[in-house]
Amino acid sequence: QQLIFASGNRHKAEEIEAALPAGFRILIMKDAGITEDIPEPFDTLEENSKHKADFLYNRLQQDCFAEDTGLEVETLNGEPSVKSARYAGEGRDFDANIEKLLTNLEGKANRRARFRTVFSLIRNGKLYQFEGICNGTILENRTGTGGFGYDPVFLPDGSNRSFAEMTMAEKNQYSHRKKGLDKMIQFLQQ
Ligand code: ITT
Ligand code: NA
Repeated sequence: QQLIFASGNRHKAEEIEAALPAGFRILIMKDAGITEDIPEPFDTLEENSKHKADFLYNRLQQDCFAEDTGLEVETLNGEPSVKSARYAGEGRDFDANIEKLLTNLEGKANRRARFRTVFSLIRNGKLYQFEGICNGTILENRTGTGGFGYDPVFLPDGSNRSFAEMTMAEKNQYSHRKKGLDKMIQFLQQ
């Protein structure tokens, strides 16, 4: 089966492609001719995720999916969440985003956090959502050069390496994205 992915983030697409079982393929929206940025105007991952999938479905009328991901930090009341990409401003500057996060956590004993991903699948015109969560802690310093976004400061529970110190296959053994994806694939295989 082929699904079109409503995302402009190539790292997400690579992680998903690396985790797909035989018989499934994804086509990134730009390869289906949609090149603009889809806005994310809402306050929840669920709504933004649905909005991205709806946007693409309205254009193409084909089965498609989107995902919205946020880092939710316990002692920051769940922030940055939907603001993860623009935590330090519209520039989507990941160095600045991480810097702001580390500054806001200075001196705090509780560094618990989780990544949460919400997939929105539109199949035969109907919406289905699937959630994936990865619990962990925010490191004091950046560690590793792989991955993307907040990976250099995120230590998933059960590992002694940050996401940025892992190969994609290793990250997929822990990640929020893989957990949500597995639920969506299971649904599609029914
Ligand atoms: P879309 O086109 O799919 O919306 P995006 O990069 O804008 O791509 P989001 O709106 O979901 O993605 O923003 C989430 C941000 O959170 C993203 O830009 C990264 O900075 C960060 N993020 C998401 N998944 C992550 C992961 O697995 N590891 C580290 N950081 C992640
Ligand atoms: Na986005």
